[in-house]
Amino acid sequence: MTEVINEQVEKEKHIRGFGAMILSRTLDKKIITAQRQGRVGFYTPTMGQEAAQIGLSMALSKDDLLYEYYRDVPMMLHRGVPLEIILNQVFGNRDDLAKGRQMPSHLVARDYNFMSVPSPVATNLPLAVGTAFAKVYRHEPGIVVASFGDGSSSTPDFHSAMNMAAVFNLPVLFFCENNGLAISLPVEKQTKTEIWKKAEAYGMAGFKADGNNMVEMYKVAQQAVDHVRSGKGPALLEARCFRMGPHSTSDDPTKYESDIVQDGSDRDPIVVTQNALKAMGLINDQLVDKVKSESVRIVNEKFDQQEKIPAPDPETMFQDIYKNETWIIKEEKGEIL
Ligand SMILES: Cc1ncc(C[n+]2csc(CCOP(=O)(O)OP(=O)(O)O)c2C)c(N)n1
Repeated sequence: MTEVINEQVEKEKHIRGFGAMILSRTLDKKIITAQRQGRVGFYTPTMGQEAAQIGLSMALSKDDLLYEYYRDVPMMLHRGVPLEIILNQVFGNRDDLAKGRQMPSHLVARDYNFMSVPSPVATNLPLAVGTAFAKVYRHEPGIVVASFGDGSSSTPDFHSAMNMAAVFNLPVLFFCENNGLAISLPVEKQTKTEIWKKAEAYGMAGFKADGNNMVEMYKVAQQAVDHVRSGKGPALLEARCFRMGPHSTSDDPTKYESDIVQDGSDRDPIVVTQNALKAMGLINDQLVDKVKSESVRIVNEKFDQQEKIPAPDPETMFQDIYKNETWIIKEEKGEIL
């Protein structure tokens, strides 16, 4: 009986994961188009990294806490962060949780255990280690996940975080989304080794996964998450994936990349995952079409709705700085308001 229920739960988990991939891709395309129309200032597309993120997200629990990076919208959607929260941040409007103070793509969703995305790459990694330390100290449940790109593995913060997490045997999962590029720098020029292999040098477990196939990604992610959750110490999980678009809406990837994976092509993770789920008998064309059209409808509706929300009141920029208003703040307020 339990086996039958577990099997059903797993099937539904896969279908839900695939649905989140499609929703995320739909949102991505909408935001990129809107940026080209001058309706959004800036964005870091996530196309190509959906399977890697959602495959991992499927293996996580509610109590787990994430120090995500700027490309992690698919994971956020899968963990239930409402489109409104994401869009409010993209517009930097009055309802944005960060009061419009961050660049678009620097999300936060504390109620969903997503911490704030920092701009300097890999600075989220030491924070994740500190939080894991605190979690152990306070006997709180859950592990901490810190995500980053291949380029971020060249930073001192990567080294410090990996080293400290291992020395203190902390429940941190370092999640490297290796899309092969750091802006325009190919990963071969970034590092001479495979990234997951760096784990050994720090004394932790390393895992490598096909981040282009949600089904395969989930299997390896589950092993990595189980390892960390069981108290065996931190782990480094590398997911191989593609960046299907520019680094951000500010650059032209055709200037440095000749082999860009095209939307809907055989290497597109949505196509790869769709084929895998079809072979497992979990989805059919009818369901895929329905999820796609429903995603377009929801994304368009929410986009138009959140776009209408006005910018934050200028007064808000003086909030959350000092407990008591200083003379400088008073003076600046007088000039601006
Ligand atoms: C400390 C620091 N150095 C440089 C930058 C400029 N920068 C922004 S994103 C980026 C590339 C990061 O590449 P990677 O970690 O592989 O992530 P990806 O963008 O490919 O997902 C760089 C160099 C930065 N934000 N922070």
